[in-house]
Amino acid sequence: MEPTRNRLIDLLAENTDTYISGQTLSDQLEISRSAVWKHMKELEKDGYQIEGKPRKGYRIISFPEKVSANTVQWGLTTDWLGTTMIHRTTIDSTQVLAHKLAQEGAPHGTVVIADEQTNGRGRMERPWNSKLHKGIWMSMVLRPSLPPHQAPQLTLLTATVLADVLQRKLNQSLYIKWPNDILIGNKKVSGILTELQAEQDRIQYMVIGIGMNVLHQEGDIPEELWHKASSLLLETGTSIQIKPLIQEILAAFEPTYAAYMKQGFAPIKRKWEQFGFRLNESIHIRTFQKEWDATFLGIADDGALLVTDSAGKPEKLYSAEIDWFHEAD
Ligand code: BT5
Repeated sequence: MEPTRNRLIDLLAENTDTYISGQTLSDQLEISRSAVWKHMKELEKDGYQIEGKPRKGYRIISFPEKVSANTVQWGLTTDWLGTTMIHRTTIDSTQVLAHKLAQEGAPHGTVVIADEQTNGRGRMERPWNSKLHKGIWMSMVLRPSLPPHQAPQLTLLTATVLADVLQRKLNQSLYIKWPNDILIGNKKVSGILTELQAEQDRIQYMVIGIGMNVLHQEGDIPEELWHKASSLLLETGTSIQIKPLIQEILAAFEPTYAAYMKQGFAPIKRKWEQFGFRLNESIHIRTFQKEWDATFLGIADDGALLVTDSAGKPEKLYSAEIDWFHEAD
């Protein structure tokens, strides 16, 4: 967002019980009074309620819960994640726009958020249900200097960030189902989609998509997903505001990513294991070639799934589907 607008909101926020004159704002922001007025109009569009009184000035009455680039960026404590932010009310998929922007040179840390996706996607082109104003539908463009084979570690990293943030907020047990699902109880409340553009030995950019069901009531979840999907509201009885939740996720992601780039995957692995669902239990594995019952041993040092093979020996898998209840997907 424009730094000027951010500073304007700061000034208004510091003075909620008094009026602040157009001239003072113009002096402090080093812009003309008509430019101040134009910014006020933009803020009103974002849902800020601002009272303007002749000869007195401006006073902010309420801050919006609405999600927009402005409202998310104001109060966001990151250094680079979300400095470039695009918000759309409706979009086909935030992944698609994030890829397009990345190809056009969008900087590391660009974030795309939508209130609704009409063609949200999961892995392997599966559809991802993204109902208007009910959840977080967001993609982040990252440009890590990493070899492509390490990219899946960032899915696990993202999962630990989401699990951490949700655990802090909800005070409820939650799990990560390898590689990309966040579960409360037995139901999926969030999924992660990591896509990358790479050369032989170098990631050009990655797009990490986060979908999180936040405010869905029962009727908001399609019937065919009832047995396996839920929302934070349905599982906890609490209506969590979407805007601050986005801010918390971004604020938690940035230092975790920085630590990973410095220290590697080991701390993430430890954190992941705290949340790992059904560790040491029986699971059913499907890969492209075969399926079998196995014991879930955890994750390997590189983030691969560790299970027993059909002879009972440890085996590393980089791509697989896991069923816990033998349910059909
Ligand atoms: C995922 O795929 O879990 C990754 C989801 C990523 C969505 C985000 S939203 C922002 C960004 N823009 C996009 O277009 N995508 C990303 P996967 O593990 O393949 O799970 C997909 C399966 O989950 C589907 O086949 C359904 O069975 C189920 N599903 C669909 N919508 C769901 C929802 N809202 N909540 C829970 N499960 C859902």
